[in-house]
Amino acid sequence: MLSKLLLKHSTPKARHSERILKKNLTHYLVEQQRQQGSVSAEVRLLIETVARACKVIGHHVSKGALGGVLGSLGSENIQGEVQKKLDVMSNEILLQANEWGGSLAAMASEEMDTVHRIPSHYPKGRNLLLFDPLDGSSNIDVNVSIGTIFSVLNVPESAEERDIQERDFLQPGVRQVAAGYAIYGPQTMLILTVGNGVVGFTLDSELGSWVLTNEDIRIPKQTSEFAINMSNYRHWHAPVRRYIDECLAGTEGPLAKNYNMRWIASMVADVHRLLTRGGVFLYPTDQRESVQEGKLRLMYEANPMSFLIEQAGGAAIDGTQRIMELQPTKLHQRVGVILGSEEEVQRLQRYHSEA
Ligand code: P6P
Repeated sequence: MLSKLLLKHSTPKARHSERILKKNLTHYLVEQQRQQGSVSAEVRLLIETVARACKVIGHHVSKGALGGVLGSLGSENIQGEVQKKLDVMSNEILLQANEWGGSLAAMASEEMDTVHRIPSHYPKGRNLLLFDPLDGSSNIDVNVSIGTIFSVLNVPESAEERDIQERDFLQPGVRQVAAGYAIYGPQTMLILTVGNGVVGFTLDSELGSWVLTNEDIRIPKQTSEFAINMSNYRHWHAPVRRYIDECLAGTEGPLAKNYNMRWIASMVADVHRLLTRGGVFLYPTDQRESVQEGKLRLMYEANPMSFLIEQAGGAAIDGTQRIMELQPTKLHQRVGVILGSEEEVQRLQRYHSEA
């Protein structure tokens, strides 16, 4: 049967019109390297290695109780958050997958207090990898979509001849050369940007291949859907309260339309919805001591997600400033996050500047 099929598709035209082999991650990255020059061979290998690690993480996530991976370890990470077994396992998978390849000089993770330098017995590359190995882990035990977020930076020239220090990671988000996330949900998907728009791959678990399924993800400029944890209403600063009140006022209010609300409490899942159908996501700073700087982390949550959102035609601010222009001062620093459909984010930015 296959031979007949292949015979039928023997002419270049037939082959082109009815591809048997769908484009996959490697094909996309080779095109980006060859045609656009937007990724180096090192970064291409790095992204493929991260994507392979995400397949392994997704495999363990999907086993849940059957794999004995649910529940907590009883330890805390630097954020003071209880570590789930899968948090630590996912971190370990990403470290082991990326140590040997020769693309990296060091890694940083939400689950590690400080940077992880590539061991001296492996070749050292010219890139830095940052990741939240399993974001939304409070959702693991309740079987809600979670994900891995990653960001790629170049090693600063000043650090090429010495050991990597934490300060070498403290680069603004505009310096990212690639960013993406894997989402472990009804489908396992990889959403990626290398600075030439946003593409999406769906894992074909039979082939183990990331198949290109979304060639040009664009986020609508307008929306009627917001995502925020409403239980924090009494803590919000005035501009956020003003915006949400206007959304809730619906057609009788100044925005003259009804809004819908979603809050999955898994940033990867909430951002994936925005990239799929538009919306605005808010985790703003508020008046609580613990959230004065925000809850989400700049380097491996806000920056990679902002890169994706901007590449898809959206906007991402901390309330007043573009997130990707913020100069980091600490590896695990937190930041207020408002991102999504451009017109909504611009309205919120205006409300903050008017306050
Ligand atoms: P809250 C998950 O723990 C996370 O870091 C993000 O993925 C998510 O958007 C946020 O925290 C949820 O926070 O306060 O609503 O539980």
